[in-house]
Amino acid sequence: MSDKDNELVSSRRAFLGGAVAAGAGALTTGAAKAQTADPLITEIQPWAQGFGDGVDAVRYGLPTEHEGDVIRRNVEWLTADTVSSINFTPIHALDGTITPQGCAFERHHSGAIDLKKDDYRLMINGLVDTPLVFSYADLERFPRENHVYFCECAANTGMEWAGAQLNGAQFTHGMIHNMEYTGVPLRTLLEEAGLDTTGDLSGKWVFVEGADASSNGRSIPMEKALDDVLVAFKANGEALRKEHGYPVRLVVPGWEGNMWVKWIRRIEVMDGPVESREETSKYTDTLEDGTSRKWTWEMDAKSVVTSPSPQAPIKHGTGPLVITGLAWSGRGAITRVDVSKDGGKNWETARLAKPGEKMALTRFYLDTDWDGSEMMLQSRAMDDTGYVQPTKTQLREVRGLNSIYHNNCIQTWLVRSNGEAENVEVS
Ligand SMILES: Nc1nc2c(c(=O)[nH]1)N[C@H]1C(S)=C(S)[C@@H](COP(=O)(O)O)O[C@H]1N2
Ligand SMILES: [Mo]
Repeated sequence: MSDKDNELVSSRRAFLGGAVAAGAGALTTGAAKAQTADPLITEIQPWAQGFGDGVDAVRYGLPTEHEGDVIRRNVEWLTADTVSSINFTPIHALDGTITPQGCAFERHHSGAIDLKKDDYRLMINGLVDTPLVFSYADLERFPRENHVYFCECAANTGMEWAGAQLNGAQFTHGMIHNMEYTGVPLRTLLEEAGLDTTGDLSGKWVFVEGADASSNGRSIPMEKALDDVLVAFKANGEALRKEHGYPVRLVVPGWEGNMWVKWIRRIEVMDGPVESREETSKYTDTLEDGTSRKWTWEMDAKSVVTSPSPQAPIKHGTGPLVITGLAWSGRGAITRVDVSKDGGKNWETARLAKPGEKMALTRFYLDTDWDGSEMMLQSRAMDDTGYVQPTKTQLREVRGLNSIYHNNCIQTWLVRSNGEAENVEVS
């Protein structure tokens, strides 16, 4: 390269650097052309001048260190200690719909326990002909199924009732994960224990509990137990991680995360619900007049823009912008997601990455052109029951301000001209 060329290269680089700092991107004005003077294109880089890492026996591969900020985070003031606590899925940093287990939020009432497959037992007792105890190996001999489902903690978005609170989609909406589960239908195991599933089962329930100290006992009506509940031992193709219930957890599609009992040890068929702690003083919705709703099992349709968002600001300036987020419904499949840039006055229909699947996350995209003006970004989900995600005002009209759980209101991000975003509330 001549001196003159060098000069050109450096001034071009300075220009590009300056442009990025000023927030005015060059994407629409022929970025590809500009890159011909980029040393990353014109010079042979170190990684092309030698070998990469060889293959070896690896216990489990880890993500590249360049993605070091993808972290499940907790909010310290939220809980008194870490054994009865929660951390959040970094949804702002993920795309697609499947949550890698290592990124999936954890919610424990008495910490994640270490339970070996050899020490694992699952008891089915109560109103069955033959009470049974299954080992892990026994479970593997029943016909199994694969299904993708989301698991959302009833407390997801719970901190936002009174006003905009936490600055990041991870913290406002990250008590959710979506995995492909492999397991045996609970129906199969109940039938194995002699439950007559053709007989009259009205008024019958199962009470499910885990092997951890909290046991997290929950009552599930028989209709649901026989419908689509899975006794699962794999997620996303691999064994469940310890924090998600290794070796076996319950999967209760579309219903609040608390019912997805981890390290499941006992399933009792009963004449009625137990009305345990987890379904009375916790996970119930307190209304305006101080009374509480008895059961809220299904997670209503909900969505959130994951990017841009407070932890995923726009860094490229004006021009093409991909707005993306997640939508889901515990009652069925997502059929449509609308996005508003002006706090809900006007709506554009987003593109679904693929048709919505029942009780699983749906990824949406709005491929747009940003002129650099401030946006009040919102998303609004609709499901195949015709349900439309409510505004915060609509939800408060019905539920008041005393609620914690089951907040599925429309979320607003204020995106400033410099690309930074903030959690706000529109009245
Ligand atoms: N045994 C047991 N199961 C449990 C819990 C628990 O503390 N112990 N927490 C419940 C709650 S409140 C939620 S939201 C989900 C969270 O599942 P995850 O930790 O895999 O995200 O597990 C549920 N199952
Ligand atoms: Mo939960």
